[in-house]
Amino acid sequence: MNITNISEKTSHYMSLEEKYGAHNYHPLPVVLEKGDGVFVFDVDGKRYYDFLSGYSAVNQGHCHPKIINAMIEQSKRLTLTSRAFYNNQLGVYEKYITAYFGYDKVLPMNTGVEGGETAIKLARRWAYTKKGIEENKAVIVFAEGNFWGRTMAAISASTDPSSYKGFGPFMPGFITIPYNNINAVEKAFQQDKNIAAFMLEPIQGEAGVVVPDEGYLKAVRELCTKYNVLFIADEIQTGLARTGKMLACDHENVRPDILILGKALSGGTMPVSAVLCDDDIMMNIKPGEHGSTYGGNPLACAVAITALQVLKDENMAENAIIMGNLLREEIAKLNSPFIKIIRGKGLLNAIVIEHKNPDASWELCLALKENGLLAKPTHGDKIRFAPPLIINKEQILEAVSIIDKSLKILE
Ligand code: PXG
Repeated sequence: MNITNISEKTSHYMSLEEKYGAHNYHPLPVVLEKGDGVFVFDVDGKRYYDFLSGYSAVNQGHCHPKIINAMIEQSKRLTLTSRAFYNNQLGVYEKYITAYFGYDKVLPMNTGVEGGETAIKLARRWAYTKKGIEENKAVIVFAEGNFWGRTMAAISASTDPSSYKGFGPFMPGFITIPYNNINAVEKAFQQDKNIAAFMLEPIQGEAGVVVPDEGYLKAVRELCTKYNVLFIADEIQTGLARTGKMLACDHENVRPDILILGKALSGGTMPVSAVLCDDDIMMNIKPGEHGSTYGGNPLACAVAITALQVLKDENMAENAIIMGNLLREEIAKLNSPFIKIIRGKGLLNAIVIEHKNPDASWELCLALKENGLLAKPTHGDKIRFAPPLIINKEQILEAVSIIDKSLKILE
């Protein structure tokens, strides 16, 4: 398809990024300037359904008034102290979030990938001080297809060449096993006495919303307990009501030893991540051994409390279940020969496109954009459908009619 419908304004902003920015992304040709709830607006004022939600950072909807208000009010008083001093927001937030998720302690960071790094440091330190693994020998297990960010450690765990290729040498002490294969977990735990932790996405987001079989998380939990291996749940994308429960692990009533949160912890306003665990793990890190300039800053704390509060106040998990079921049902009803699979949980969904044209999912996303819905392909043939959790029935139906209309482009 020719990208004909690009305004002068749009191409102006695109060309600025092209000329002055690193080319580490390949965005859809749309330039956004405003967000409101489930919608975003481009520089020409055109409205779109946001079916990406900033990769699930904007669960609460764009510019949620309560979150924005918390941000404005706190930013007028105090934004950053560093952790060299106490501030009057951090402790309040720490009490709030630990009660919210039921852990002894939290360690505040900024981006999701820093949360992952932090969890691994905690696991390694626990392995040396508590499990009795010889120093520098700890092994962390990951699942094939994992995605947890772009740092050297994160790409060292990756099985996706577009993440790691050409960036070596890599972090030692990481192994990967097949996802959704409980035998592989037990085999790995049996083979190596030095395993400190298994770090896992309860649903693999970036891999294309890969949902494991029911019972997998529970079985992982049991094996981790049996072999004294920490279960680290990366709920950065699956967490915070996205899949229809506050955490995706809640679907199987599983409690991770270490919980990593990010993205929607600030409702898409600023980078806020958190690592939660109990004292037995957290207290092995001493002053000066980990931290970050911005981690736990008062602005982030005030924003995060409100972002968590509105998830509960507005029943976003329940809405995600209902709207997610409706979305999958309505897409299935379209009976499109080009949609091979529709899968997901709550409002974390993906379709898998089947078409002779390898660029079909990109073309479909361009057509969706033309028709007023924004979504992005991942790994070639998959498209995530993950709108903000405040979406209503009428909006789902309108979005599905946009999807229906756009699928015609593939005929
Ligand atoms: N864990 C999971 C499960 C994620 O999906 C991260 C960790 C890392 O978070 P940060 O905040 O460090 O990006 C993610 C990120 C992108 C992009 O290019 C990010 C994600 C998925 C797809 C694209 O920004 N998730």
